[in-house]
Amino acid sequence: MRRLHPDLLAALPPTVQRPAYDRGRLASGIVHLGIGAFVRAHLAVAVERALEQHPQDRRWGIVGVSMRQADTFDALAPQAGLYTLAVRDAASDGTPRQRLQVIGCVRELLVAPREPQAVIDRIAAPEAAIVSLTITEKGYHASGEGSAVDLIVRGLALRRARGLAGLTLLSLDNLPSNGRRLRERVLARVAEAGAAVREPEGFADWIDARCSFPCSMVDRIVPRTTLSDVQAVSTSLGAHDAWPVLAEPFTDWAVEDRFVAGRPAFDPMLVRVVPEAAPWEQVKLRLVNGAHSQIAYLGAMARWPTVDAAIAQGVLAAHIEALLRDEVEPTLGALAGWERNAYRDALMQRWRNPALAHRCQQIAMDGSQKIPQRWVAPLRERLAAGLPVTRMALGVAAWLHYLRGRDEAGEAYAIDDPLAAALRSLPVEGEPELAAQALLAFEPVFGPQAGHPELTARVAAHLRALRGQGVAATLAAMAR
Ligand code: CS2
Repeated sequence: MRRLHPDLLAALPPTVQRPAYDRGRLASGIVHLGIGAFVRAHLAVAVERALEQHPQDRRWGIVGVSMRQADTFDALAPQAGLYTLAVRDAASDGTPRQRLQVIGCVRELLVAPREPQAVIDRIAAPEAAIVSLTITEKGYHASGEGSAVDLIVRGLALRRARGLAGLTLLSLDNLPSNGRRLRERVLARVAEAGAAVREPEGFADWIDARCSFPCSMVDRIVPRTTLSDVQAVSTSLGAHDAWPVLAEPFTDWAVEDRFVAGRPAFDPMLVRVVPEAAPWEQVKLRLVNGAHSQIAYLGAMARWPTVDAAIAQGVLAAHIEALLRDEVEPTLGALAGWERNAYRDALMQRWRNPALAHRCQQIAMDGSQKIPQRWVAPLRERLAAGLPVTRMALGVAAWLHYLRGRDEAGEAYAIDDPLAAALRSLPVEGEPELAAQALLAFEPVFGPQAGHPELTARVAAHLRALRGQGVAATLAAMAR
């Protein structure tokens, strides 16, 4: 089978959507740090649509930068940046179906550790207008040489030295106030690396005056591509695509319109430009991601391997729906355009998608980085208001149970988390009260306040049930 390549585009099956604009004439207006599956199924798709709708505006090609490995480069460079998006769901009778689209807007690939100067040069190029990021939650802790934040600072310093305009720095990670967080990291790096920058004088002010850091909420479920997905997509395409990406049909992006150097003319069907993204981030992080993490830990322990397999368990679906409705939604204020019942129903439907095979273990990774914004703030708010947290506490107990490193059938798995060593040194298999206390006192996740006694008792009771009866029976008992 021939490799996916621009020369082959015309020969693809007619059902495959493909770039309808002149790829060869795109400039590199966007430099994206962290060119993983997520951004290829989200930002790139929105940019692709804009290029199709406004083919005369050729500014918005993407330079895709891998922050660690060369795997994306190795897959996509021989394809001249082309790759396939497979949008998957099922027909009403349950038959899985997919729609294929070859995306063309990624026009160059770089591997940061291999050629950091090339990344800096792309950021400092006159045509660059947006530097976007998907570096995951843990990426915002790293600021050393070669980190995303460091490359940005060096790129901006070069822009300034060349007398170029500032640009938009756009975080697409699942963090509250992601733009503000990025700005803080960038300015902290400037302070730290001051001496390394040629003209440190006034640099921070230059950044603040010339650059912008819009916040945004991004939402699309993108499971990791497996080898069998590669084969299935390649077969349907009639060409070998070394790394297609998969996604659900749903896609949402609420972004603040603070692009100092222009932006693609996004289709309002795909992108909502909002004055303030924070309320949307909160809705999304607490509902979509918060419940997702619960499904992941409960599912991984019960050996329900994927989200759809887990949510097909009536007891879990009932718990998750009640968690959203009774405990999480009341922590969220009214928001124009957000209708809670419809949002919840749609969410339950998204999780039932049988064609995604989104693995619980994938979502379970990096818990220490995800849980603070997903669970801790709403937990604290409810506790402070004296409201029950029974269902939220089950999530904490499930994570604690998960940290023992083996599921209900005794099968072992690794804890994939930057704080794994510290977490594993907690007495996770000790007396439930002690285990709960120790976890809730784990500052990097739960903050400096010691665990609330009510929460500790709840978590301990759930943990005892999870250990004694297992996930399914614990959920069944909660339904009574
Ligand atoms: C998931 C998210 O892996 C995870 O932690 O909760 O990646 C989730 O699928 C997306 O945020 C959905 O928009």
